[in-house]
Amino acid sequence: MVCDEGLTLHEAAAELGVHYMTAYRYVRLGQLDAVKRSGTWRVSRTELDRFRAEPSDQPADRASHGPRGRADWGQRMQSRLVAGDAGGAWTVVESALAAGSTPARVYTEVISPALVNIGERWAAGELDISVEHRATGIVQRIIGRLGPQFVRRGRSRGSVVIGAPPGERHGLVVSMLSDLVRAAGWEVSDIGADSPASSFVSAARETASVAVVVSVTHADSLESCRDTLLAIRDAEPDLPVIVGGRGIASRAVAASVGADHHSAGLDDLLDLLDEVAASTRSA
Ligand code: B12
Repeated sequence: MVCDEGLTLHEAAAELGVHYMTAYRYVRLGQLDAVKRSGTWRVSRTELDRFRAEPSDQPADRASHGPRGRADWGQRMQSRLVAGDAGGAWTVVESALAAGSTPARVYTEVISPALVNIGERWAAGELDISVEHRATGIVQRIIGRLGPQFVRRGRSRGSVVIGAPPGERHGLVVSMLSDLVRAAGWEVSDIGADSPASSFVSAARETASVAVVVSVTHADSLESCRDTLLAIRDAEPDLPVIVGGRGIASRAVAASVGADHHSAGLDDLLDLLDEVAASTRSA
């Protein structure tokens, strides 16, 4: 029976003319959007129509992205995160890796766009904050599973501390950034979000770090960032401080919080770290 809540997966499979397990696989891979209600997967009529309309037989797509449709991994991840489907989210990661993606690209091209879209849908009133919290929990576990793949053997380029200032709770990005920097050969002390200046200073001293990197996501954290940078400078006047993140909109904003450098992106950050390490060595 088709009810207001959409179709059951058995009904959706019948309409698609596939076996139930095939429809289930579409759901777990994030290709067909479904939500679980009272223990049963439900597919909306609109979603079923969208899925049916999606091209499934283009050879180029099939070669690089699997049996059905174009692989928009970010979209698939978003679908699984919104559904609270931790197993499915991990399957999306595994499928992206199997299709040739790297762990770094899983962060930047699969997880990040999914989170950004979830944030936009929350801001538009389309998703409850609980969905965002649940998605955060799932992503935290994915990062935990992928993390070891970012450790690079060989000579270290040096040490660096990465964290976010007090009041700044956006820590997923700190974890991802830390892994990406680690993959480039740096030893990273990831002190996480909502960290006091004293933690930045202690971690930097203990590891003889060449710089501290402060991530700011929420615009309201700028004042706390400024206070944190002042305290770091007070304790360690020669320690370079790099700021970045969506809360630091420009070089001018970075300067206004007292940073030595603004980094607009990962490549930029890696170049900056090499520069500060070189100037520390030559000093
Ligand atoms: C998950 C999430 C949360 C989680 C955080 C969980 C966690 N442990 O991280 C929770 C639920 C706690 C949360 C809380 C809040 N959030 Co929130 N959140 C998000 C969400 C959906 C994803 C954040 C994320 O991880 N993104 C993925 C990262 C990888 O993307 P990114 O931030 O763009 O980062 C990129 C670059 O900026 C760069 N980068 C980041 N840092 C640095 C540093 C350096 C040095 C460099 C080089 C690069 C770099 O790396 C990334 C590469 O692509 C975003 C949506 C979004 N657009 O991101 C909203 C978002 C950031 N949140 C927002 C808001 C408003 C809030 C709250 C105020 C909501 C509330 N009313 O409670 C609180 C604030 C909490 C606080 N005081 O910090 C707004 C911020 C708007 C603004 N004007 O600043 C956003 C944009 C949602 C929206 N569309 O409105 N949030």
